[in-house]
Amino acid sequence: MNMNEIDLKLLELLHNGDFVSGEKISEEIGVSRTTIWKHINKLKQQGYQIESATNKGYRLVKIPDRIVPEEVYLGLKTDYIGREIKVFSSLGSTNERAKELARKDFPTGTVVIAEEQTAGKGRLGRSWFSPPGTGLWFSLIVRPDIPPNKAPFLTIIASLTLVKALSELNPELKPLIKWPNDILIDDRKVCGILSELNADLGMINFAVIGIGINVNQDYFPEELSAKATSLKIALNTRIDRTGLLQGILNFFEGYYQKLLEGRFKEILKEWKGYLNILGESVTIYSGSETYQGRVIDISSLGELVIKDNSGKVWSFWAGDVTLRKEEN
Ligand code: BT5
Repeated sequence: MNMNEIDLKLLELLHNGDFVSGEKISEEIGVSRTTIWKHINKLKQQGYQIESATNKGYRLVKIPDRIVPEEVYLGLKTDYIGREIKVFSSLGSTNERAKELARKDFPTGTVVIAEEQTAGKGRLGRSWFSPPGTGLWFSLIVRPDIPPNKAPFLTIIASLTLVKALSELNPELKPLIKWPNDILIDDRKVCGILSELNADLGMINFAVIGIGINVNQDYFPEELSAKATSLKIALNTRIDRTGLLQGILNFFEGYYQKLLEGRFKEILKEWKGYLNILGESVTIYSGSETYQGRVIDISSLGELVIKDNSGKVWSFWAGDVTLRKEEN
């Protein structure tokens, strides 16, 4: 969808939902009231609900339930994250498209969003259920100047970002992080993260951080219904995806900045506060091996450290294991 400057200024003026007179709009934007009227009609055709009343002017009642980059830009407080947003109605996987764009030199902060993914990816070849219009399925391109062994921190800051943005959306959500890459609400998965790295000779060329959030689904396919949830299910109300995306991008820039400044300890400390696994007895499936023990720590690189029954200590990299909390 193409929006010109007049549309954007109009949306900015109407954004808080109050009536604004045609006269005021025409003064602020510097065009005639007939031009304003034409642009109001254009916005209506694009799905904006705008009420007009004699003597009062125009009032924005509802924005379309689809992600429109210009709408997202209006609420961004960032310098570079989310300053270039590409929205597609359908993609195989936003991570795949983001990697293509990264190879074409799209900068840090570029966001690729799909209303639907037909081949959404999880880790280790698993698939990610991404039905149209209900979730936020997107990938962020970053080019961090950090050593490749610190790359797990990209997933760490993404999960911290999600916890913060969800808590800001509604403090009742109380999201927790399931190591290494899930966000849970009420013990069910509401977000997944898939970070992919392009690195050589000890330096990161670029990374793509894929984030999937179940937002407005009412139900899930049978195989997921016991372990997945959406924000709408948790809060019993529809969520504005644009506002949520803005919150995420705003928080992400803060954490990304900390990462670039090498504040790894500080990030880990905050992350540990949201982990649902410290001190728990767990079984870890890593390739064909199974390990049992108690989680005693997270290493300085973000690895899960467990002590087994014989007292031996094992560390696991993010991405290598599937982890199950034991029943008791
Ligand atoms: C993940 O993998 O959790 C990473 C998911 C990342 C998805 C985003 S969407 C935007 C970007 N583009 C992509 O192609 N991917 C990223 P993993 O930890 O391997 O979990 C995958 C497992 O989660 C599946 O095997 C299912 O059991 C479950 N699952 C699939 N879809 C789900 C959904 N919508 N909600 C909750 N759980 C789901």
